[in-house]
Amino acid sequence: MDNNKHWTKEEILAIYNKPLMELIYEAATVHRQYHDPLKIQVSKLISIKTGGCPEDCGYCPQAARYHTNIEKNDLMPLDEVLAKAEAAKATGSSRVCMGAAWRNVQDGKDFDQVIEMVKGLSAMNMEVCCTLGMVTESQASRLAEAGLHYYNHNIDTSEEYYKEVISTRGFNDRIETLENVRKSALKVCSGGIIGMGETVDDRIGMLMGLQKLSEAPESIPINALVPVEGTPMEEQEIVPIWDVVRMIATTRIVFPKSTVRLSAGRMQMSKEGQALCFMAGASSIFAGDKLLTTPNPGDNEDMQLFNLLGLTPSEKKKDNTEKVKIRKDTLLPTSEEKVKWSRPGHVIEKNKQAAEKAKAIRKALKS
Ligand code: SAM
Ligand code: DTB
Ligand code: SF4
Repeated sequence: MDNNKHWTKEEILAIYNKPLMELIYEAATVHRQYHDPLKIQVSKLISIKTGGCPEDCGYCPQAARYHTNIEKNDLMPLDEVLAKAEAAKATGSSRVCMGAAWRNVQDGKDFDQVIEMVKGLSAMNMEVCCTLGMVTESQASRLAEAGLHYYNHNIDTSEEYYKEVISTRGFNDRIETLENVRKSALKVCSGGIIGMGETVDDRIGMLMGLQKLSEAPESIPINALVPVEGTPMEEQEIVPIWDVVRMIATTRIVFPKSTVRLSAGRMQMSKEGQALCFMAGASSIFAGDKLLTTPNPGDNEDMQLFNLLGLTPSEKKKDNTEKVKIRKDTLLPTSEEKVKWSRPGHVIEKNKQAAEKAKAIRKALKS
């Protein structure tokens, strides 16, 4: 089956709404055609720059305008990143994903330091992924040349619901970044979050959004919202595991060859629930006791689960990234590249209220 087949919205909706047992069976069947069902790719997240982000993403504890209880940090030193990656490799991670609470990559000292991190990690024979916000083609090419394999940038939800979640950056900027990443010979990792109050149509809309990319993402993270106190979504109910299973299974059928990552939200899932997700085609997880800022099950618990289910972490994939030659001219910012990422700036009532509440808390704490 083709990973770039264009499904209609009605076709995807029909898949999503199949009787659950039928849906899992079909997804598991597709899964077995392209993936070893007993291997799970394990990625370690490292938050290299935490909190203080200027954006207003309604789900995110790292947005500076909300009052959340996270530990903020400037860019992590290189040796600390390498030590964390070494420890993760020893416990079965084949990939490291470095996350920064940035709106977009800016050329300069910090980006140069990230380039050194990528070089260091890639020399450790690990797959390397970054999620640094919006990027231009030349920035993506520099990352590729340094040895980066994947760039993560989520479209998060449908284009329509996106407007209810974020007002400081536009859906089209996300798409443009993903196309910049694609042009630079990096692999694309893009998915989204369920449980933010979206409709089933929005979930299907998110998959439609991924289908519109020039090529399907190699990797698709499905996050279940982790509702964090102080964010506009703090009151959201935990998304039912059945919805997570449906979303994973539908993603697996629509993108048969992609890696589907059961991402944030595993702390709120039972072992049985996670097992159903693996059955339904999830082929990857994030490891370690912390995601970027929120808790995650941790290595011992995951090892127990893997043993129970007969799963093992997959090895680093052999790829030809090293052989990819980056055209030197793409490494230099062109004049048209002095892009101005958009800032729609419409008012999202929930986001506004959470920001006002944060201001009041900070004022009270000062006095
Ligand atoms: N700042 C960069 C960006 O937005 O692209 C990279 C880091 S950002 C934290 C990466 C992704 O984490 C988001 O796109 C979102 O899908 C996910 N995420 C953030 N907070 C979350 C939460 N509370 N629950 C689930 N997923 C979350
Ligand atoms: C993705 O889709 N999920 C990860 C990773 N890509 C960067 C991030 C999840 C973050 C969950 C909230 C937190 O820990 O701050
Ligand atoms: Fe910033 Fe990324 Fe969080 Fe949005 S999701 S507030 S851009 S760190």
